[in-house]
Amino acid sequence: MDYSLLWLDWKPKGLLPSYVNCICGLPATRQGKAAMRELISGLQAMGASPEICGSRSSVVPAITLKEYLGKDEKVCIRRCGDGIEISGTGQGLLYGVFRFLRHLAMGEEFPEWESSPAYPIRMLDHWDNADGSIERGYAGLSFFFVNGKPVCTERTRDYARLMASCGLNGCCINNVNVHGNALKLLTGSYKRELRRIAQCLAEYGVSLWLSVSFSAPMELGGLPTADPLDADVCQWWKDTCRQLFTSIPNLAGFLVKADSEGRPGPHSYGRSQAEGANMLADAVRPFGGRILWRCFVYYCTQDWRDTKTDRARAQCDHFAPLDGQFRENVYLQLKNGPVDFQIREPVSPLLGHLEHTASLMEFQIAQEYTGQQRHVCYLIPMFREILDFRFRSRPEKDKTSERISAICAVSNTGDDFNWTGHDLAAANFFGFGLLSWDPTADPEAIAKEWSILTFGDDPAVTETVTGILMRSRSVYEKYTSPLGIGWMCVPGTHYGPSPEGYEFDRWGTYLRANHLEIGVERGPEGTGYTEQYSPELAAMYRDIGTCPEELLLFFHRVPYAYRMKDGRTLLQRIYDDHFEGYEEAEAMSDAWDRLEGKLEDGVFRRVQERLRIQLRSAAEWRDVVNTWLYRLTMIPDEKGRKIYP
Ligand code: GCW
Repeated sequence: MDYSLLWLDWKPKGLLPSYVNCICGLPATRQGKAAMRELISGLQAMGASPEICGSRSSVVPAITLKEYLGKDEKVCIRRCGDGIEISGTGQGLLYGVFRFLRHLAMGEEFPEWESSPAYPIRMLDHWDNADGSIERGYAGLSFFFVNGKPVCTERTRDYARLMASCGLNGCCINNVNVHGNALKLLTGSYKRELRRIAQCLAEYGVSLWLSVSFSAPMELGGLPTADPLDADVCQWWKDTCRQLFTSIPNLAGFLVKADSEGRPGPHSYGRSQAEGANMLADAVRPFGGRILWRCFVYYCTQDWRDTKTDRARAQCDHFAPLDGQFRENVYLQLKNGPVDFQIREPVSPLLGHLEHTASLMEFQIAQEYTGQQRHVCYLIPMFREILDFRFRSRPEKDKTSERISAICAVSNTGDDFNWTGHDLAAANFFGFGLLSWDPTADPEAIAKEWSILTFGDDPAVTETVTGILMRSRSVYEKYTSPLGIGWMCVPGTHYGPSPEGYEFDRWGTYLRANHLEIGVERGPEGTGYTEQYSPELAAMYRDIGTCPEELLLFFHRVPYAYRMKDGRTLLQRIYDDHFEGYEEAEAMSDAWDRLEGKLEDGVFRRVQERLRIQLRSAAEWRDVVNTWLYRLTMIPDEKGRKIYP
């Protein structure tokens, strides 16, 4: 096998309870059978010799599996005599078994557990292209597409196992930018391959989703238009969907990036986003299909001299007025922040406006702007913060986690041996799964569990790994873009520093720094973005005194001499953060070095190498950002540290 099994590589355990040697119950469904198989092989790997004991459960302590039919994914694990009973509805049994195995591997006393997931759709979105490359992929090539074709291999199955083991149940296998052969996924060309992938995923309760191009009726059907109100266009989609959904069981629906960054969409025909989405929703509805419609719609050919247009406003400007106009099987898929997966952004205000529309929160575990899986950046605490964010507009459904109806993340996997490039990046995959099941899960407990399952239970390893993960976001934030401003990265690649790289470009991502001040004013005197929030939040953000400091430069244009709450000037705070960020990155790297001999050598070296790359990059970030600000302001560091002018 040319890849690792990550956290599913169960390790032998010294002491196991006696009930692990007898398994009762005969699940009937495909997922139930997979659960049974996982239980047996997991227990064997941990050192047990389980036997299938039929009805002998009353005589010897046993694990009893009970499967109920249904779709709601409920799980219950409870003591039952001297043994335990794991029951689940539908694929719930599978989640119960994985949860049980994880606990056993953690060596913890098993708590009774009754749970069902917070969201019915918990998925990973792949930006895999048909040619095998991955847009914003940092872990090798695609394992879903090879040489222009979808493929189903042993790895597909192990991927489905990994997903199910952390509670995920959906996967969109192709890039939202649909190019080349990926267009043909919609028509007959790859039906056989897609069916195999779908079946393989289904065994582990994972539904298949496909990204489609809004202009497919033209690109594939030879029609002169893709106007969503054109009768031929509607018919084309209906016919295409009938063929596709009937030949691929387990196809859940389509993900659509329309009118976004040059992709075709309803705006080209003078139609609204709702008209576009609803047309597709009608075509997939007879098959129980759903449309995930992305809200990443903004003006991407801005002139930097235009100071009126504010990209952050775009989601709300486009979609808030359409609330209530979408079909029931449409989910609006919005990125967690108003701009684009920066290390710190406020929560997208659009969520505060969707009262009658289902929404799906899109996170990104592919670390496009957060170190590209060369830097360690454990994102689960940030996701948790976002899910906990309160809109303060009404008592019920106040938190992000309560407002959304589904959840997804852009995947960070590829065909690298360790799946995620950086071994520590797999914690984001695992953690995202757990958080999507239970948005109140504790990120630190997740980190610890992931570390033990992945690296074994040596306390020194667990403590160091958990410590590194938990600090990593703040460290990354310190040496990169300060206080929510974002966009200091190299254009195109989005790796490494280039503070003015995007300054005169068309993407609407400006810092507007001069020698006196920095930032875009987003209060009512500026772009008015703050007013897209509820009155209480708008009041908090618009006032520089009450605006959370970590978002200061997202919301305001601020003079360098502005005094932060602790008395430092804004500029000094930025200098300090950059020096500290580097030092903390160094401390993380040193902490890892002390684990030599305690980990498998390959893992130790791979992570060590990445931490050193991170350190070099952190130095570059520190020096480039500090020097740039020093040259603009000519104000030296109060502590007299070396800035490279
Ligand atoms: O962040 C930007 C990325 C694009 C991506 C786009 C999107 C898939 O740089 O690579 O395209 O977002 O989310 O659609």
